[in-house]
Amino acid sequence: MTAGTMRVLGGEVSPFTARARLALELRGVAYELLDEPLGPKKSDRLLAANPVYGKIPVLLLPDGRAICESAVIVQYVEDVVRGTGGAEAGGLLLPDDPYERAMHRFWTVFIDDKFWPALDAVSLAPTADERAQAVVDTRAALNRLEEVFKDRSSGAAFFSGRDAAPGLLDLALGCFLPALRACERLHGLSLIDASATPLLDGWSRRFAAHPAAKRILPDTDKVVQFTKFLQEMFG
Ligand code: GSH
Repeated sequence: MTAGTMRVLGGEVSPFTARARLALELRGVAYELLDEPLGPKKSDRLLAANPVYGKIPVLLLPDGRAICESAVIVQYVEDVVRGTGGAEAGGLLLPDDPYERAMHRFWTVFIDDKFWPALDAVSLAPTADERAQAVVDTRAALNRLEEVFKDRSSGAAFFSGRDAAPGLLDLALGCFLPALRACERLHGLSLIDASATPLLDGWSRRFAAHPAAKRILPDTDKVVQFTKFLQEMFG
C-alpha cells in the first residue's frame, strides 16, 4: 500500500468508520479521514463512492477506486498487507487457520446482524415495548459473545487469540464500545460488566486501553450527544 494516499470517507462518531480506521492503524497504513456529514441528503462524493448503500465508511484507494462495508475494508487491509509480505505477515487481523478465519467472519456477521441492531434500538426504537425488547436482545447477544470469547480467544487477551494484537472480531465488537457505554449512561443500564459478562468485561477494558483504540474511539460524551441528536431527529 502506498503510504499517505489512502482516504477514508467517514465520521468521527461512526462506529463502522472506527472499525475501518482501527484496521488501518493496526496495520500501520497511513490514511486521511475525510469527514462526511450524515444527514437526510447525502453528498455527491459519498453517492459516487458508495452508490449501492450510500453509507460510510468508504475506503478510497490511491487510484480512486472505492471499497465499501467496514468488515470488507478490514479484510482488504489484511489481504494487501499479507500480499506485500508486510512486517507483520502471518496474520494479525485474521487467524491463519481457515476454519478459525471462517468462525471470525461468521461472528462478525452476527455482531452486525444481531448485536448492533438490538443495541441501536435500545435508544432509537419507536415504542417503549420495542425498547424493552431491545434490551433483552442486546443482553442475549452479549451472553452469546461471552461464549464466543471463551471459544475463540483460547485464554488470550483478545478474540484474535493473541495477547498483544486485536483482530477482526475484536474490531467488529470493539468499535461499538463507545455506543454501548453511551447507551448504558443514557438509560442507566449495565450491559457489559463483571457479573453479567466477566470475560467481555475484561476484554472491553483491554481493548479500550489499546493505543489504537485510544486514538480512534470517540469519547462516550460525544456519542451520548450524537445519540440524543438522533433521538430528537427520529423521536
Ligand atoms: N454495514 C455497513 C458497514 O459495515 O460499513 C454499515 C455502515 C453504516 O451503517 N454506516 C452509518 C451510515 O452511513 C454510519 S455509522 N448511516 C447513514 C445512513 O444509513 O444513511
